[in-house]
Amino acid sequence: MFDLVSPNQHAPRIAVFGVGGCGCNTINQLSQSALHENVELIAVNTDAQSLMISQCSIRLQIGLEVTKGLGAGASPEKGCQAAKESEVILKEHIERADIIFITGGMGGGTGTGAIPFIAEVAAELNKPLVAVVTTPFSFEGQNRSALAQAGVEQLMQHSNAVIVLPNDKLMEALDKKIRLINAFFESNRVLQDVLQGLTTTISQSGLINIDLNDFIAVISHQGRAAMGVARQLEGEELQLTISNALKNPLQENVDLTQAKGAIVSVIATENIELSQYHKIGETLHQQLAPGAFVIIGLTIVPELDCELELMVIATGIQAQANMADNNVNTHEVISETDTTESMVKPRFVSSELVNVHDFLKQKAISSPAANPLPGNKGEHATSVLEIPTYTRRQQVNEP
Ligand SMILES: Nc1nc2c(ncn2[C@@H]2O[C@H](COP(=O)(O)OP(=O)(O)OP(=O)(O)O)[C@@H](O)[C@H]2O)c(=O)[nH]1
Ligand SMILES: [Mg+2]
Repeated sequence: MFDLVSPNQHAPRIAVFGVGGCGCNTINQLSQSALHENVELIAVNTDAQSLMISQCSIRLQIGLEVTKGLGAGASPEKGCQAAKESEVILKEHIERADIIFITGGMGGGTGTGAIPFIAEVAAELNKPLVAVVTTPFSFEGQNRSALAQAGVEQLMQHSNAVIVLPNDKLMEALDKKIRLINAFFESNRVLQDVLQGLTTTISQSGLINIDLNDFIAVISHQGRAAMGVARQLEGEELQLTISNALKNPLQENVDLTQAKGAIVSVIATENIELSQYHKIGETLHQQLAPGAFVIIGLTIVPELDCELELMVIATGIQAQANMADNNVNTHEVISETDTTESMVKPRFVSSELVNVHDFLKQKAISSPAANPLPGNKGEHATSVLEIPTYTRRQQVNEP
């Protein structure tokens, strides 16, 4: 069972572990952005040199004895031994967190071996965990690809939700001439966007908060997950915004109609209407598996420079049969009888979306000149790579 923490007592502590070279790159990048104070970034590596250049305040060198500080040499077994050697210190950091994100590259030694082990420890400690991992470029060879595949399979056994970002997708989705370092930057930004979206709605007081309980309820649908961010400009279609948020081009192909749950963070101006809010829930219900559990948090940002922003995490997805382009095989999703699911109580079900009605009605009374819904004036041009408001707003609010 998970340890539940009331959001009234304190904002949940979110630990983000970046493991191995790729993981440390990602959290280095995260450390440059304005994250909520309850987000703790933890760089974990066997490679002492890589840790030395990390800008994270918490740096854990693991497996000093087994690797001598020289990396795991593309041996996942060594990576796993290194994590086992340093289990005590890893545990300390896991225990302190309410929610754990873990990220790294599959295909090398440290990330591939240590990430599944850390996930296993987190599961033993009943901590909800979302993993975001990359799989190697095809040109890195079949051996790395096979190691990555085995690593993802192992990770799936211990994580609530696994998001796979195949590096080959970087080639498809981005300009072919983009420099490798910038392509990695975009890949790492997927986690950055979602973390900022999540911490905004979980840690700050939104109009409708997503609390830890909600979060656990959605990620308890074990399996693969999809996540993304999209913005909607005035007059653009809501449906398309939702699709754009769900179809992140840097992510592996997943069949969203299998998603058993979704957590949505909406940022809007005060003018958001009940019909818009309701449509978000309705559209997601149409796009996801029948009976999918959808929770929607809403944060009002009066100065928002677009109609609304959506951050979506869809969970409980089985990988598609044809995954050749993803470097990873299909994986059986753990059945819905999974015990963690029955232990968490959902806060919202779709029929309860009407809760918002009262608020909006009151708003309408106090502000009769509320804007009508704009018509659909043309094609949507959202890019998931745009800098979301979470970032800009937090930067503005930084002391
Ligand atoms: N998207 C992305 N992928 C990366 C990045 N760095 C490395 N990778 C990928 O991650 C895989 C694993 O590489 P590393 O993370 O360097 O390996 P490691 O976990 O440190 O393992 P060892 O060095 O063998 O101990 C590589 O095969 C690359 O495909 C990054 O910054 N972004
Ligand atoms: Mg390394």
